[in-house]
Amino acid sequence: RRNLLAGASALALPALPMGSAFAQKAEFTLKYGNNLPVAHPMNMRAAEMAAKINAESKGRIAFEVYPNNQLGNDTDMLSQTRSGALDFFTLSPLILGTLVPAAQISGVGFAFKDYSQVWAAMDGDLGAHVRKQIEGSSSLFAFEKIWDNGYRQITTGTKPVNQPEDLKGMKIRIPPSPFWVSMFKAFEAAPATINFAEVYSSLQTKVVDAQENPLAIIATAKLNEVQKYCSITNHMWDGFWFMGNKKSFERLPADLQAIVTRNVNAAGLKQRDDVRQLNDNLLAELKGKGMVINTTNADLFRAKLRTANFYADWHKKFGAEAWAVLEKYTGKLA
Ligand code: X2X
Repeated sequence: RRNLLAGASALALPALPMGSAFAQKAEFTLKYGNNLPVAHPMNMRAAEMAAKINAESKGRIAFEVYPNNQLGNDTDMLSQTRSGALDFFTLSPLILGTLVPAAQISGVGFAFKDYSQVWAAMDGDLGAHVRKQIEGSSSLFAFEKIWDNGYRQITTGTKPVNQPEDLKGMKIRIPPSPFWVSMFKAFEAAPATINFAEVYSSLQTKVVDAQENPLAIIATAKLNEVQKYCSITNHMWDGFWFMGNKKSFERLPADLQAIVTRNVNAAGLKQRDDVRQLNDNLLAELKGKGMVINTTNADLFRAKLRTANFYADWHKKFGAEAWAVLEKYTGKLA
């Protein structure tokens, strides 16, 4: 009986995810999970990157991509990456704020006027400051080039957001992050923290009436099917730190670490271009799909945050030193 069972299991085909032709021979199987649809540039670039890493390692690495919350939602994947069950994970700096509060500084509302300020800060001293905090205070580390999410816009099923007063009492979904809660409370909205994995269904069943995300996500996650209005607020820039578990990365020999690092950073730069183009070109497409789109005056929203002491409070929380690094790139805030 024992022999029969042994024979049977030896014949059984291993269950492998797609694209992992190397998994059987590979010395190192590396799992990367994320929360975005397969059609988003993050996953197109991740798939290309995984193939390159596997080829350049000559099959020693099997880099596997698990998109679309297949391994669980962001909160689940964050704990999996902390424990090493997951090797790599892309996460918004603001959600990372549940673990590393200092990481949230890149999300300050209406801080970066344009992408040249964003990349100067994130590839410069602000990003370096945050990566140091991540590495110093958790089992995680972040690769140098942050990936892009984009400037966030507000969608609703009820009415357009033309001015800050329109947010009063609005049941709006925000990602799980202290910073997001604080910002939408400052707008006097009624924010609910929900992981992205549950956003489509929460809007569909009207657990919430609104959400906020860049156009590339609204389009690839088809949120236009469950939302009518899209208000261009550009209320914050958001990215995705490409993070790894330190111990699991350190078990790779230096040459393989170099292959992974080079390819993650290179793919991130390409992903930035893709996301920016998508975000710039999606307005017409979303209009064509029936969304009603309006623009807004950022000064009014910024003034509301100022009146609510939002900038002063977070200045105090992040500390004068970190705030000065942010303002080095954005100019004086509030
Ligand atoms: O959860 C979101 O809204 C998303 C997809 O933008 C983030 O990952 C922060």
